[in-house]
Amino acid sequence: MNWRMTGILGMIRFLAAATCCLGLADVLSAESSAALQPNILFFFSDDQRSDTIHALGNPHIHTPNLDRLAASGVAMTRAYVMGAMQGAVCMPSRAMLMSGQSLFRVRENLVGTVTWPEQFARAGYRTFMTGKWHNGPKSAGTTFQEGRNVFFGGMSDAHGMPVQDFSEGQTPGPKRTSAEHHTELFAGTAIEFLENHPKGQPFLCYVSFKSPHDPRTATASWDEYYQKHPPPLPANVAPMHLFDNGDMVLRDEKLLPWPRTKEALAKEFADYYACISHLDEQVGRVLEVLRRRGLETNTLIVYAGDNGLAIGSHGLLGKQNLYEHSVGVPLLFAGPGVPRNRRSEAFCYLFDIFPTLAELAGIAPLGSSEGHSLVPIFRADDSAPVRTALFTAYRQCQRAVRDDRWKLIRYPLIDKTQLFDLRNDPFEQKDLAGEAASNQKVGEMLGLLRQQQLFYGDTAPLTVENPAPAAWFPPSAAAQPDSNRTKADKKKNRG
Ligand SMILES: [Ca+2]
Repeated sequence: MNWRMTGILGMIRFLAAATCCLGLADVLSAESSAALQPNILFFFSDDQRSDTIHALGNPHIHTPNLDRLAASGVAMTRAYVMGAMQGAVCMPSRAMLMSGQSLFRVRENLVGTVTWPEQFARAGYRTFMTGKWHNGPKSAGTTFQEGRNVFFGGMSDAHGMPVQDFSEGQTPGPKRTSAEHHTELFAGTAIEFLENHPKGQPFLCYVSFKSPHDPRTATASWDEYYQKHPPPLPANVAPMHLFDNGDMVLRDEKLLPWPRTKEALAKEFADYYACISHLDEQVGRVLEVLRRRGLETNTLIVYAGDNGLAIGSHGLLGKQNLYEHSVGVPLLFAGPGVPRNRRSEAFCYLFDIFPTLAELAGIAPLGSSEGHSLVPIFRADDSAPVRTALFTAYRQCQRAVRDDRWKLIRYPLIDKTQLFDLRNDPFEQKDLAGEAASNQKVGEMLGLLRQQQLFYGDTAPLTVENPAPAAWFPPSAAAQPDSNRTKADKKKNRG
């Protein structure tokens, strides 16, 4: 072999080695970046009002695990669901969350929609869910790679919930009935996932509870706790709503007769708080396993709710209205890239959550997603608000807009407008719309509402021909619900 041949062979060996090294380096780099990508543990509650976390200003509820989570991250205290064009608000809420799309553009069953969990899977994440999926069985298997103990529906009793499993692209397997309380079942399923997930691949684990949605059954110990420590009723509870908001007798509103009594509402609140404390306890179990497995430092944790609830506030029971108690939701973030112990009043929607997680995890934006990342807020502490106004909508009968201080609610079908000064009247008890001094503000806020409608593609008119009378009277006593109503009646709406 002459020097020339040796040189050529040497060059070939060098190039081969270099290529090999480059390949290895690439693999190493991909592995190390994958290892650095944060895991995501996402808790989602059902019908939880935003005022039900102890650390965020409610001394009457016991939520030590959510309190710790709030202290370890950012609490978004003005987080909202955009609304719904049907009574089952849960459904569009979840579709908006998963797609990042707003109310008037999202498809509720998510069929044909590219979702955020799919985007995380493309970036190398293992995506897993347990709990409530309210957007039809087809889209579950396209959104997540794996689902275990998944409930396809809106509501169920505490014990005996029908659940199914699915794997990617597959229709869900056979239904089985779980004897375990669903809140404990879902927490246990998340724990099993965390215990068995091999380290090295980042995960997105979505735990979607059915609690505190009715029917409300917590545990005997939590029931007893709130019997001993009955929570006071919010300042804005009332026997009846003052006018016809356009959807007064749907299933959620019929859970109690009219007029609502303080005794009945006190029982509702005690049961509601018991469910939330039980849920908090189960979230604590999952977080403990995360800690024990050493995953806490590299896991982004989100806790959010899908919509609020009235439970007697403004004389209403459900979430089919645009008062703060029904459109506001709890929203907590913690983990790498999230500052500790901070509260933010920046306006945000549920569909901002995944864009935020994506930025924190270095995931490419999803083209069809309209949500905004809240990371600039985490960094700048509200000095760079993502939004200056917040728009909400319910069917064709209610539209609302708020800014930092003022909130206007418009009821086109009865030609009625409400104006609240939220700074001085956070419970929305004093409607200023009829006062001459408010005319200018009403005009400004209506202008803002129209702008927001245009921006989000909402074509609902704010005035109609021949509006209906605003006055409302409850159904006759004989037509009203009573405590003897059947389970089937209670489940007629799948809220
Ligand atoms: Ca809900």
